[in-house]
Amino acid sequence: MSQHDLVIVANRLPVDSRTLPDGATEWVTSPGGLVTAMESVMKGVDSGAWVGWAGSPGEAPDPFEADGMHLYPVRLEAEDVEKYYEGFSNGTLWPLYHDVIVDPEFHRTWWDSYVAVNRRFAKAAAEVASPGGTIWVHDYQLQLVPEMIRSERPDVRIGFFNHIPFPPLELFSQLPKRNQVLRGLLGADLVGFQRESDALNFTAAARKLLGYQVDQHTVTVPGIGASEPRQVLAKCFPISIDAGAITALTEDPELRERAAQLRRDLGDPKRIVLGVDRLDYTKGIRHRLKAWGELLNDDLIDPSETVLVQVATPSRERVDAYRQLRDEVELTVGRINGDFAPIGRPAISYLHRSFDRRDMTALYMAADVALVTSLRDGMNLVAKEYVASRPDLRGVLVLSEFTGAADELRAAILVNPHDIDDLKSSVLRALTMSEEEQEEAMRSLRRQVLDHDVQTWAKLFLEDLEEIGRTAKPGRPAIRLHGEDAPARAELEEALAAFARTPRILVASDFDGVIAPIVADRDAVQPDPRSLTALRELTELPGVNVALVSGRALADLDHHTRMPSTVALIGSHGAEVGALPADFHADVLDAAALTMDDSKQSLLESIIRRLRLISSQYPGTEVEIKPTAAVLHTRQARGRGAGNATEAALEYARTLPDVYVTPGKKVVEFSVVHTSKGSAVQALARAAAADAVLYLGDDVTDETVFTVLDEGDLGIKVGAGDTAAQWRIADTEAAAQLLTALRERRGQDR
Ligand code: GDG
Repeated sequence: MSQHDLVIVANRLPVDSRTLPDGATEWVTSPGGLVTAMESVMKGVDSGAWVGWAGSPGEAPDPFEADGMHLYPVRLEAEDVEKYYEGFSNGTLWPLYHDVIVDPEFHRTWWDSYVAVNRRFAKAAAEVASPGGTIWVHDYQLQLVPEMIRSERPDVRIGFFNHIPFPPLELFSQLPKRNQVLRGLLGADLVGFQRESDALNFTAAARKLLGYQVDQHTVTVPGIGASEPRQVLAKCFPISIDAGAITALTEDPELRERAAQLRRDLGDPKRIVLGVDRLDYTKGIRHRLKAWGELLNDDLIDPSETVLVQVATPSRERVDAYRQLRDEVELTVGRINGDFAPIGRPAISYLHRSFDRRDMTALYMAADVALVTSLRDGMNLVAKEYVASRPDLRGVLVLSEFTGAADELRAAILVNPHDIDDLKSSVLRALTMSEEEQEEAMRSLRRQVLDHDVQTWAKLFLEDLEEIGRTAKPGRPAIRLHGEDAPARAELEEALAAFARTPRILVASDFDGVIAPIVADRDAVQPDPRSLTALRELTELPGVNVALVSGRALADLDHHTRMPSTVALIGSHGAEVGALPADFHADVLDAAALTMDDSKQSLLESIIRRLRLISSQYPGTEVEIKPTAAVLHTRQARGRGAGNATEAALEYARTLPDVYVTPGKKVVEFSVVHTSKGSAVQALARAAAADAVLYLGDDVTDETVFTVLDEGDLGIKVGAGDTAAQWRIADTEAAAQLLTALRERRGQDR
């Protein structure tokens, strides 16, 4: 798979499929503002990619190229569409983030699907970003993606932009799983919003709900345990439109003619008032129709002179609230037309369908007034598009105060759409505004829109993101193997043969998942006798030292392996070192870091108390106590208990600056001494005076070893998952074969 310097992640890919007469599929880029903006920034990078859903449920098409962009489709099953997209995204988040205009619904299965789909997007993005590259995640459907990417790819820069409002704390607090959502977003380096108030709502939530420190626009995310804190910048970047493209369209004589024709088609009214919206309850279409109906009823508008054209683009039609809205809007339009339309032409020309960009611009060019009455809107691009379509400096924009655009387009007639009287008088004012007044207002609006187009928006966002990347510390070394990739078997055989010929070697291995298959009951673990035999026999060969390095307590490891004293045993991720065999230089091991003192002991006791309290709330979890650490095990927890208990433990971990916290597979370990398997293996290699090290591991804690190995060493990951190891084998069976083969080779070579 290729690697890309800039990866855009959005719910939808910027393409629609078209079936050709021969049944083949053709992809056509959908010309939205975001696509245009991204096209312009992608021109500046060597290689750009876009990760998103292709729009139909089921199997995703293979990656393909369109208009110079590399597109990576993400699979969504019909059930994902129902739960992640229509459910949590549009039934929970959308209404909650838009001031609860309709009641948000919440279902735990929707959340589960949201997490699973976000993980799929994160994985797809992490796989295609080049080392040190940039990933830009878009919108509320993917709020968990930044943190998920960060945990896999700490080397990349991550930006997030929220296209919709971020709600005030009182509303956001209603969201079940609100902390997970916040932490997901805080995985980014830069979180962008439409308005300053959205950015402030977000930082207030981080402060109040997570207790994080906030300084103006910067949130400090404490490291887990003793890992470094990170700074996240939360700022507003008001989105815009491709003003240049719209200007070019307005200069097209054919389009001018189309605008004139539209007026004729409507019966040559004196005034055309235009509304263009997705058919969404946030857009205030009902309020607009109510005001229009009253104006007609009060005889303040003459339907033979003034017509309202309402484009209502179909949207989310499988979500109940949207079906209901459509019924209501169509009933109201029908009533108004029935009551007031002159014979042969409508009072309201209602268009429930999509138009192409040219028709849309012709409509803007023909409209004397544009009505934007959203009850809440992140930005509202229609307002900006209308302004960009009026180089003639004619036309009046009536704009809701509750749009992001209202922060910038101050020369519009600003209106509170909830106040129907205000709405009515604003419409009348717009209809009677003099040409001079129109020109003055439009000139000011146009300056704003033309100077701040979508290309500038994208450039500013990426510049800020890059700036953060420059000042941030470099992350962990890049992952070498992704998912299930593995170099060819023959290459591993060759490397193993070279290793076997090295004069002094250290053969070290993790226990669970490598020597013994993982089992639910940790005490019932059954090591593979072939692996134990190979390790034991290796110690009998000259120039070979062997060590088992485990997260288990030393005594526990000893009990389950019963190795001879020639094998070094390291427990508790390096914090417990067993008696070293005679041929190790024990004096070079740094024992100071392992010493417990009174303050560490009392810290450990308080951790144990807290973890026991957490464990008591989640049946099936348990707390293990080690000499220098306490561990929460969640493998046997029921239902969502494992996730929730881990969540609670990690939340607690953030309050402990001097504790080394290691989340693993269904475990979280809190250690009061600073050790890791990596530093333990390095110390052992020194003590054994080894020329090369072979290490086998399967868990995240083994990554601390893989990242410190040198060129001549062999880091071997057992099983799937991203890893810094250079090699991969499938399972404990393959590990037994590999150790046996090594023993045989070393035996033959000597
Ligand atoms: C979200 C936020 C934020 C509509 N019908 C047709 C059509 N459109 C185009 C418009 C405009 C876009 O769709 C709608 O953008 P809005 O900004 O008005 O609203 P949302 O769809 O809700 O977008 C919003 C935006 O994201 C960007 O960040 O501004 O606040 O809610 O461009 O022209 N385009 C065509 N045919 C149609 O029938 N071609």
